[in-house]
Amino acid sequence: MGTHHRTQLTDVAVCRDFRYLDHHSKLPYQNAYGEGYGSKWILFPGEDGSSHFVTLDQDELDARQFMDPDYKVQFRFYTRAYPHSYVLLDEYANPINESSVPFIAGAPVKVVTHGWRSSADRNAVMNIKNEYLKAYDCNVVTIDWSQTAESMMYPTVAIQVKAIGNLIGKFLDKFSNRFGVTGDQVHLIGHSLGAHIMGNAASACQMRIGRITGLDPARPMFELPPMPDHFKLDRSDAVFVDVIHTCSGVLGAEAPLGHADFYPNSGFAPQPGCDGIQAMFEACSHGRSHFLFSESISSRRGFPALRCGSWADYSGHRCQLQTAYMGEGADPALTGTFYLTTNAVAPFGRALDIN
Ligand SMILES: [Ca+2]
Repeated sequence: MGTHHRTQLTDVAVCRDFRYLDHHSKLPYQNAYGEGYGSKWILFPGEDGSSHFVTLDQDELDARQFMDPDYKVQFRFYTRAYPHSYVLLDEYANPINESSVPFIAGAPVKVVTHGWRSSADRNAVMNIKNEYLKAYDCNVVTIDWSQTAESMMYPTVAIQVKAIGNLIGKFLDKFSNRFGVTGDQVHLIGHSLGAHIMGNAASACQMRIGRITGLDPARPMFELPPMPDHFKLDRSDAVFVDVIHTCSGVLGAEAPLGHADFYPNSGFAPQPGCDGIQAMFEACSHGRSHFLFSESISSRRGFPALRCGSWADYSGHRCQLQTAYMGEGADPALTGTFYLTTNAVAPFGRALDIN
């Protein structure tokens, strides 16, 4: 250990505010990669199906972190009148490729973004956008930060979620001023690293954001090693923060981060229907969160869950009989941890919406 040259994290506040989890996750399945997997290193998937080695060794992380001052973010505005073409907005919410923005006054504003090695053109964002536009009149903004996300260096991407979140927060304030949007109309949705970006975007806003949904928020460099709340998604970031955990303790956070945290099928990998070698079923499980959420948009009561302290209690029928719905239909008054089962293939929800 002494041979490592330690350098400082760029964000000094992050260093100073380090805290440690009081429990370490135990992988619930046979770990094919040996003891250090999940604690010292990890295989993290890109959405293109590729796997990438990511070190969790603190000495190496410190040495590899630097900020990219040249991050670029693209804001794409959609309504159901033009579901397949978008108005590109600049950071001041001015239209770039059109003369005006067909904003629907008073309608909800759904803002969606992606994770590492992904973009706004991929499933995690496109499916959710398409489902919203199918379901009802709303304003959808998808955010593409792929220019940063495409870097193979996970730690250098992860460390930039604060800067990218700040930029998005400033955009949201301009957007709200321009179109008369109030915070309670705004719902931010992000997968993996995108969940932490949305937490940071909301906390950087002047307005108080109504809701953030975190879809399997990234664990490496947020939960392990642990980062302070001001760097990641947490319940202080919005009026209501709900989280769907599908690859707990490996690619996604295990501990609750929001007001309401949902753990489908225990929250651990493998999720039902995810198989193959470990890297494959972990990638599949991590991605399952955004498929569950996109399905819930048209099936708001498709994912009934029970409030419970643990998966063991849920499995042993020792839960409070408080039903909650996971996903789009989640009640903003919910607090606690919730468990449910899903199907292995779509439709994943086990209670089909009759509305
Ligand atoms: Ca936060």
